[in-house]
Amino acid sequence: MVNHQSVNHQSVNHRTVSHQTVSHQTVKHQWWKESIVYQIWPASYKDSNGDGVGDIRGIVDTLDYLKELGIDVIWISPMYDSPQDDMGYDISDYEKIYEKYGTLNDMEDLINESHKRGLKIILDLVINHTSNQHEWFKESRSSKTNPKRDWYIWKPPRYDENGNRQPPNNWGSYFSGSAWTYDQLTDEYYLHLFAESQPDLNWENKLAREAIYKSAILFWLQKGIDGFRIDTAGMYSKVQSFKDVPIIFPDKDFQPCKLYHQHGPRIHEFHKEIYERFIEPFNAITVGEVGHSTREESLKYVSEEAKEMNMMFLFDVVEVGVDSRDRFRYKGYDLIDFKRAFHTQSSFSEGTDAWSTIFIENHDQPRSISRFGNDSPEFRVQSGKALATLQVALTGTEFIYQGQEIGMINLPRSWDIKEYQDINTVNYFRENGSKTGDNEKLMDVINLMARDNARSPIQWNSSSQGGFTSGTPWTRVHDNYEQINVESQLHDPTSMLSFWKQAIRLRKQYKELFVYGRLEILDWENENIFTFLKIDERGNKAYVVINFTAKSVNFVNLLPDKTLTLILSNQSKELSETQLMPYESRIYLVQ
Ligand code: TEU
Repeated sequence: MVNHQSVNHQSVNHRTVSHQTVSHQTVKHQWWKESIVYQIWPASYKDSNGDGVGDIRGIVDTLDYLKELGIDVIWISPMYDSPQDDMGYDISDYEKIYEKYGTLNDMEDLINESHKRGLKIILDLVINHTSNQHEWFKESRSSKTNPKRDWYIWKPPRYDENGNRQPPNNWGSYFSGSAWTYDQLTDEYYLHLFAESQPDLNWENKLAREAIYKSAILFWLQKGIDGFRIDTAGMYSKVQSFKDVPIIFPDKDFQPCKLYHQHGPRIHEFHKEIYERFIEPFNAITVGEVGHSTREESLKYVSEEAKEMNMMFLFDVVEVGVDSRDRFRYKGYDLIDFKRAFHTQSSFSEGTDAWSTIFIENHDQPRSISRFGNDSPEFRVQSGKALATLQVALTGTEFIYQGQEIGMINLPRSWDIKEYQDINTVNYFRENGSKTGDNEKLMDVINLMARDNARSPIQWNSSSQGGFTSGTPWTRVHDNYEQINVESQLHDPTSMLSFWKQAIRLRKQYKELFVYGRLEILDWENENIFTFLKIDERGNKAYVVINFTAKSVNFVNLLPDKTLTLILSNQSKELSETQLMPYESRIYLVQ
């Protein structure tokens, strides 16, 4: 029997599905596993003083909005002092706030105001590198004998057969070109896995480590924050031989070099040190950005027994169809690849003492509706709700990126490259733009994959600049702010925002199934529909069906012998027993 008259989950029979009192849990229950984390990227969130840049006051002003959405934890992307070459991931002082974002007082207020509302705050911990404007680096570069010389990674040049000076090895930066920059002052190169202005710290140096701990970690834990998102958490320990890496891209002078900096020889020693000395004593939580790696490698960081970090981001979903070494080498994907990626991510911690996350957007990713759904006016909301359905049903701590809750989409394809400001995009275009001779194709992929897509200002209302600022925004506001904005969705029960609220409530209500349950995909071969079960430890089940196409498809109930009770639907009409509408999503409880 299929009961799909009611989408109001309040009306379901709670007796058979509520089981908070299970005594033989194998997966340990923790508040942070059940939390919904909301990521704020300060520059584009909300400007309170009209200077065109988002700020901390702007965040404080919206705490009630976030609470109402069902958020438990806020992750603030870097708000520290910085020249902003990589939008704050280039820090010049960990103990100061970037002046356009506000002051230390503002941060203290944000922490207090959040705590008052029962919201936790986690900060971005960016300690693989600093800005080249950090005092430590200024000293380090000043002479070969400076006491801080060894706090960064300096190497002498190599000379080729013609006697020309070359970088010490062929490692490539994530932001194009060599990972080494020559400094004339001391005739040596320094390493930067990211931009030239982001020199890598030398974690082999104990004094450097102690300084990082004191300034970047302890300072903020003592201010009362609740934990960290750990940036590039797998990269601190470099293989010390600094050899050339094998050639992966023959068309490039410099090569991806993960082999010698990802999960390096001392990485676990460093994380254990941080956990033992700071995270555990402060009872803080951590989520690591460890990057693409095997399950075995990943588990070493997040197994509870390892005592390194609580959870991590796995990249299977956000890198589906992409060459993980170069986001702009886009191959495309089909629904089966997509299912496989979700399966890997959602089943990651099964049978272990580890934990993981669920996310489909962040500041480094394009908007999910444009990438995995359909951002045409006809299907934008439907496909956004379908993606939300998927997100709330999966195992792991759930992360939502600012603007995702209102269904923001990628930048318009018609915009010129000049509207793109991210250093990753700008450098890539500079290096590859003229070479290919076909900038239209390059712009297609930039428009699909660039990080700029996630960085356009939040659209709060339909007034000028989408209500983001009363001044001139630092980056162009999306043209669609009149159609997509918070205010117009707040009181509309059919809006994307209302759907997210409902879906989040449901996830919490049935946390045994959604947060902790096991994923079983029922239709691996189906290229149109994604159907799966979530099964909790007592055998209770939820049945999730999502049409991932822009057409109506046949719906075949794969559980004909069971009683199904609908608890979530993205349709406003009565549901069909035989058809799924374009991007239709449903969740049933199975009895
Ligand atoms: O990203 C690290 C990372 O490896 C990538 O996600 C990176 O952005 C991508 O490969 C570039 O194409 C983190 C931050 O999330 C990112 O915003 C920073 O730029 C980067 O570290 C450097 O701090």
